[in-house]
Amino acid sequence: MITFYDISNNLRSPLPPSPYCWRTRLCLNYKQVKFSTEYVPYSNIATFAKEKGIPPTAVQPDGSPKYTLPAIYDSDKGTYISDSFKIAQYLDEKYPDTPRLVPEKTAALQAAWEAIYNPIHMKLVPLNVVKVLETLDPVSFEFAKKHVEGLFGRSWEAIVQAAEPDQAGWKDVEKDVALWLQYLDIRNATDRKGVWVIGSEFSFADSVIGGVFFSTKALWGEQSEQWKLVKNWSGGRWVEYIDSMEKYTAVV
Ligand SMILES: N[C@@H](CCC(=O)N[C@@H](CS)C(=O)NCC(=O)O)C(=O)O
Repeated sequence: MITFYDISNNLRSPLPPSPYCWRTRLCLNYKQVKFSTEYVPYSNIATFAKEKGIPPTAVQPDGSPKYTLPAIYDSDKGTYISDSFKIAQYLDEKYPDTPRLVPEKTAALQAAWEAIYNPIHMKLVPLNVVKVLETLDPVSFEFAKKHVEGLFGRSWEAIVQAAEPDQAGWKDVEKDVALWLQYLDIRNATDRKGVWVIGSEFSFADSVIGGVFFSTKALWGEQSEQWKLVKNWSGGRWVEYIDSMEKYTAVV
């Protein structure tokens, strides 16, 4: 049995806020793997990971290990895996009879596709963080507010204002995300089968894109102006793609 560790949002959990954790949810659902989800508060990720023996995924600027979610626990093997890409590879190995997330010979390309996400994350988080903080209890909210004000060098009021749907930040993310569309067009020019990155089969690369869209949808809500805007980015060219991924979005 697999346990999936996602990040909790104190007041309205589960309201999965993390694009990285969304990748793992999409991958698990796509493979139809039986799993349960446990939610860990953002402030407790490092302590939780150290306690369980979940490996760090990066190094902090001061050289110390950085612990992140998503992570999974495989109770059959007593193993913890962290990092969305490594989790996808592990799931392929563990469930060889299910469709692959990283099909043979595509690992380097999938990793390169993922790298496109890094600058997007830096721009998306300052927008979506508004909704993340709204779900915190008053004490955590005050603490987190100070933290993000310091991190982004702006007042909370300015951060909230910048996340209004008519603000430039959304256009900026739209432009970066459209790079993936350019590559999808190149794929489409030679292979018109299917909507996914590698054609007719969903793969890890699609979960990377899905993380952007479904974390934003979860946070702002289906009826929000922000979600309507994001879903219709690039003149509506993402709509079919997003709708095709809905079937892998169940929060269990
Ligand atoms: N490369 C990792 C990145 C995961 C990541 O950065 N997760 C964030 C949540 S969105 C995290 O856990 N951050 C913890 C922290 O910043 O202390 C993956 O793909 O899983």
